[in-house]
Amino acid sequence: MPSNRRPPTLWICSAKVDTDLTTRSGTVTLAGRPNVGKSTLLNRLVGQKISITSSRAQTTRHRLLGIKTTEHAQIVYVDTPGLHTDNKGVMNRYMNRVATASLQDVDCVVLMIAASGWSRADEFPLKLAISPGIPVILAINKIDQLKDRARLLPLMETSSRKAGFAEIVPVSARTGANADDLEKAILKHLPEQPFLYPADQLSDRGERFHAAELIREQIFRGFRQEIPYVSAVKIEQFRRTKGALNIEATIWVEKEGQKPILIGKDGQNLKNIGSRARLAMQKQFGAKVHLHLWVKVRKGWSDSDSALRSLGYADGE
Ligand SMILES: Nc1nc2c(ncn2[C@@H]2O[C@H](COP(=O)(O)OP(=O)(O)OP(=O)(O)O)[C@@H](O)[C@H]2O)c(=O)[nH]1
Ligand SMILES: [Mg+2]
Repeated sequence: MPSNRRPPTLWICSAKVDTDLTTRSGTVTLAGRPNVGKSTLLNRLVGQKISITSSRAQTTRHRLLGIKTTEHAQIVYVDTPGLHTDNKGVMNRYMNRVATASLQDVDCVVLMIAASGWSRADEFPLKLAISPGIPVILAINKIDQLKDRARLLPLMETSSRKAGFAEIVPVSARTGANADDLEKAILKHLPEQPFLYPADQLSDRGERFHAAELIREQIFRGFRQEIPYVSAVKIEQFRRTKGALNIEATIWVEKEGQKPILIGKDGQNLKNIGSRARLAMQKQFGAKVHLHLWVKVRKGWSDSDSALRSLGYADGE
C-alpha cells in the first residue's frame, strides 16, 4: 500500500540555516565630541557619502545609519550628533538625547578623539560611552595632521589609562589610513548572525532626508557665523519626472534679519547653495536634479519643541 508520509527532509533545511549563521553582523555607534570626524569616518568606512560633513561643529543633528555589507559581514554604523555640554537650547538637548540613546543596545561603540590629544570636550562623551557590557574601541582620528608621529605612542598610553578600551586604533578618516585596521577591530566584536538589513541597503534614510541634508551641508560650508545654527531645511516636494528629480525646499531661519544674509546680494549666496547642493544630489541620486529653494522665517524654531518636531527633529529620528 503506498504511503503518503513525506520523506524526512527537515534535516537538510536545517543544515542550510547553519551555513547562513557563518555571517557576522551588528550595530556600531560612532560617538564623540562635535567636529571630531564621526561623519567623515562613517562615509570612509561605508565607502560612500551617506552623512554630511563640514568644518563647523554640530553639523550632524540626526541619528543616521551607514551600512557596510561584504560577503560574510554586515556592519551597521550609526552616525550621531556630537555630544556636548553646552545644553542651552532645545535643539542642543535634542542632539545630545539622540546621541546618548544611540549608545544603548549596540554591539560596539567607537569613541573618537583627535590626534591632537584629549580635550575637556572629550570627557563628556567618554563618560557616556563607557558602559558595562558594551566594548568601546577608541579611534584616534586625524593622524594625518600629526607633524610628529612619535607623539602617537604616548597618546595611546595615556588613553589606555583613561578607560578599559577594547582596542585603541589610530586612524585618518580623511585619508583612509588604518581604516581597514579599525574595521577588523570592529568585526571581532560582532556576533555571528544573519544580516540585519538587505545586502544592497546603504542607509536607513530615504532620498528626501538626504536631499535636505545636502542643502544643509552647503549652508554649513558656506557661512561662518550663526547662519548654519539658525537654519533648518524642509523638503516641500520631491517628484520624479522623465528621469529627472524636481525638488522644492524651504530653508527656515529664525529672524527676518537672517534672511538677507542667507540670500546674499542679488541672491548670490542662495544660488551658490542651490547649485552646489544640486550637484551633490545628482552625484548621490544618479539623476538630473532641478532644485528650487525658498527662504522663510519661523521665529525661534530651534528653541521650540513643536517647531523642531515639524521640521523632522523628533525623538527616535
Ligand atoms: N585632517 C583631517 N581632517 C578630518 C579628518 N576627519 C575629519 N576631518 C575634518 O574634520 C571636520 C569635521 O568632520 P565631521 O566628519 O563633520 O565631524 P563630526 O564629528 O561628524 O562633527 P559633528 O557632526 O559636528 O558632530 C571636517 O572638516 C572634516 O573634513 C581626518 O582624519 N583628518
Ligand atoms: Mg557629523
